[in-house]
Formats: sequence, C-alpha cells, structure tokens
Amino acid sequence: MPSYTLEQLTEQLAAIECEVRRNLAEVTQVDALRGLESRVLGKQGSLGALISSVKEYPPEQRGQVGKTVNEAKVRVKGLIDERLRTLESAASQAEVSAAGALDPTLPGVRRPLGSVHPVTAVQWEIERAFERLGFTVEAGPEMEEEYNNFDALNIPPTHPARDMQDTFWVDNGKVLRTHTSPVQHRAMIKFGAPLRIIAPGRCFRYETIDASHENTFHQVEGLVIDRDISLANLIAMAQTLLREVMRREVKLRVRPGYFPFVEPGIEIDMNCQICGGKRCPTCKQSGWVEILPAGMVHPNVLAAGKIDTEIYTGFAFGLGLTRLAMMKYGIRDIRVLNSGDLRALVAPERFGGPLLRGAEN
Ligand code: FA5
Repeated sequence: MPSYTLEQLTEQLAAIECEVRRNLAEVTQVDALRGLESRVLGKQGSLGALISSVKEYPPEQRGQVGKTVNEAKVRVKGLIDERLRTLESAASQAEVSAAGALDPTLPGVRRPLGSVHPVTAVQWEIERAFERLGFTVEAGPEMEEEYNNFDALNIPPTHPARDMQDTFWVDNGKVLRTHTSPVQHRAMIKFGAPLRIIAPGRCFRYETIDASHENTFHQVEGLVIDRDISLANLIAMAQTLLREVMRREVKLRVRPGYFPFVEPGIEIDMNCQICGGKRCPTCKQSGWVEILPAGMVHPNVLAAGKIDTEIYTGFAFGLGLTRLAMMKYGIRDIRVLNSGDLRALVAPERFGGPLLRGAEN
C-alpha cells in the first residue's frame, strides 16, 4: 500500500520543492549542490523515494501519480541545474581572476600608434614623383664591390678622391657602400642606354657624427642617360623635385662642386629650414644645407658602363635623403633618426615637440 494518497503526495511534492528552493539559495559551492541533488533526487532521496513509490499505487492511479511525481522531478532538476550553471560560471570567473588573466570587463589599454619613419616617408614620396616621370626604381647591395663603389666611378685606387669618403672595409675585400652611386654602374650594365633610374638606399661612412652627419644615412641616386641631355635639364628637374617634396617655397642655390664621376659637377643647397638661414648647428652656421650634389656623367663612367659616349650623355645626382627629411620635418639633429626613439616615428609634422625641434648639438 502506498504511504500517501494522491492528495497527500501532491502536498508532499510541493513541500519538497519549497525546501529545495530554500536550500538552493544557501548553497554557494558546486560540491554542496551535488550533495543536495543526491539528497533529493537520489534513490533514497526525498523525491527519489516518492518516484520509487509510484509502483505501489493501484494500476488505475499509477498514471496520474507517475505524471505528478515526474513533473515535480523535472521542476526540481531544472532548479538544481540552473543553480549549477550560476555556480560554475562564478567559479571559472574566480579562477581567471586568480590567475591574473584577461578580465573582459576592464576598460581596454590604448596602444600608441606608430607611423612610417620620416626618411621612409620622404623616400616613398620621391619614388612616386619619379615614377610619374618614367623612372625605374633600382636597388643595389649595401655591401658593394670596391670596383663598383670607386673604380667604375672614375676613382682608381691611387685617386685622392678615395679619401673624400672614409670607408668601412669588409674582411672579404668589399666595402659598405659610401654612396648610392655604384648603382649607376650596375644600371648601365643591366639596362644600357637610354636610361632613367633612381636608386634610394643606405650608405655608410666612417666619420665623426654630429647634428648633420651620421655614419649610416640615406641617399637617392638619380641617373638619366639619353641623347641631348644637358645641365639645364638637371637643374630644372632638381628644383621641381625639391619644391614638390618640401611642399613649400624653398631657396636653392647652385654652386660648382667636384666629384670624379661627373664633369662638370654642381652642388645644390637648400636654405636651412631649421633656422630659416639665420645659421645654426644643423647647417654648421652657414645658413645652407648640402642636399643635392650632381653633374654631367663623366665619359669614363659611361664607358665603364658600356654606354656609347659618341651618342649619349647623361646627368646624375646623389640626393641627401636623410638631410632632406630633416629639412622637411624640422628635425634639428640627424642622430634622432637612427636612435630608435619612438617619438621620431610620430608623424613629425604633427609632433613639433622638443626632441625634434629643440635637440641641441
Ligand atoms: C656623394 O655621395 C656623391 N655620390 C653624390 C653625387 C652623385 C654627385 C651623382 C654627383 C653625381 P656627397 O658625399 O656630397 O656626394 O653626399 C651626397 C649627399 O649625401 C650630401 O649632400 C648630404 O646631403 C648627404 N650626406 C653625405 N654625407 C652624409 C652624412 N655623413 N650624413 C648624412 N648625410 C650625408
């Protein structure tokens, strides 16, 4: 005989459900919840025992009793599972915090934005300007054959001009190129005439560094070989280029210059953009900065490059890219650019802080 009538059973189930609700509110650990679950739903548990008692009811009541007990079981199990999910989620959050791991509720850390290095920015601008004029952008190795760096450029071993640029020699007999001019020879051999190339790149000189001299700096070589090329073409192109890159009116001066690989040779200087020509350490108290030495390619250099000197002439220049970047962005001291100081990477036009504007020599 069953212990309860259907009515009593229903009351009993309601009491169990009520008890479970009260206990659940007090349970704070997953283990304790498992214990509660077994005390209620286990075979010997308060509700478990009632489930087992269904078979004691006469067959005509069993359907109704079973349904009532089962509905109570589903509700109680649902309450226990819901509490379990809450406790497990709280436990895993506590674990994450204890491990010092990411807390997605904290506000994010703002990462500082970098930008292109000033020298690279000017280099890209120059490359685009020359590409529009039909030039090819060439590259040469930084560790260069002695022949290409000197001999092919009309600077034989005994030539005093070898002392004009102090050289880093490498054990294998090569040099760290002292200028981008060896790419002139490489391009003549590679393409022949007519020819229009620029060659941006890093150069190295074993020299004392100061506000405007680095032992590692950038140049852009330019070379045009064709029929009827003249010095006037060179000067016009250089002026247009420098004004376009600077995006403002700058004063340029042209004076004679000597380089063994050009004849005649010239130097194009820009009025110092740091002091406005009033003289400062960056311009070595001269008011002018050497930016673009150039000239008509020497016939010996054309001949070394297998160019027919009866037909072709050419001009070449060696733009001081690092110095041009300094002038463009108002960078007083060249050493900032190789220093790795991240402030040099903040777009200098927008920066204007003490490092770039006020670095003292
Ligand atoms: C040359 O290197 C020649 N090859 C340039 C040339 C090419 C002349 C083609 C004629 C025809 P120079 O040593 O003056 O020239 O260097 C060229 C430019 O590089 C200079 O005007 C200057 O702007 C830059 N420069 C030279 N030395 C340094 C240095 N130590 N640090 C930073 N910039 C430098």
